[in-house]
Amino acid sequence: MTPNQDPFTTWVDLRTGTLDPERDLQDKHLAADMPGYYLEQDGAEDRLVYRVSAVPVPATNDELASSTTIIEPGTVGREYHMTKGHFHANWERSEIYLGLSGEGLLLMATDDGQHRTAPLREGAANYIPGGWAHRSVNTGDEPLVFLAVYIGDAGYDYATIAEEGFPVIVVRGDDGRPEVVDNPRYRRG
Ligand code: S6P
Ligand code: ZN
Repeated sequence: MTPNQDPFTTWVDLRTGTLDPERDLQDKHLAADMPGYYLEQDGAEDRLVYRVSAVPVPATNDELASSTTIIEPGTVGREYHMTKGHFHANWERSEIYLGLSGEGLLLMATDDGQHRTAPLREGAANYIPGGWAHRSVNTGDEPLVFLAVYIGDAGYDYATIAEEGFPVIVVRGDDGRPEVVDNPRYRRG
């Protein structure tokens, strides 16, 4: 049997999430990439919210894709910077998030409104089963950096979260600490 692929190495800077070599960088800006994602977004200054650096592989269920995500610290209104969040297009595909640096939370939700919150910081290896939408939130003062490993044909369904939101949001409380609260705009599908 002849394998499909040659082995390869990617160097990961565990603090910054920078990859060597960089192969596929995507920057997500507040205005262009996340319209309507935050409750108090009107009038917020545009900025880079997060960057994804992917290690591309063929999009089949034989392969394991991976990426680092770097979420800049900050808030939009009272909500901490976060990723858009998605279900996988092949919704039963699972994923692992390994926290590398910074401080944050991983939100997960099903389409019938169940939700979970998990720590996302150095050493936290989170298993995201199929069927759970996932969003990462930077609750700290430094960039939040994590490594994702997922099945090559997982794909992305962004539309469901864009339309319905997550059941909960993460806001900076009056004491300056993160609070997970019900999302007043959540619409269950
Ligand atoms: C892919 C995996 C991550 C995210 C990344 C950005 O399945 O979950 O690589 O793509 O953290 O989040 P989002 O929601 O913008 O894709
Ligand atoms: Zn994913």
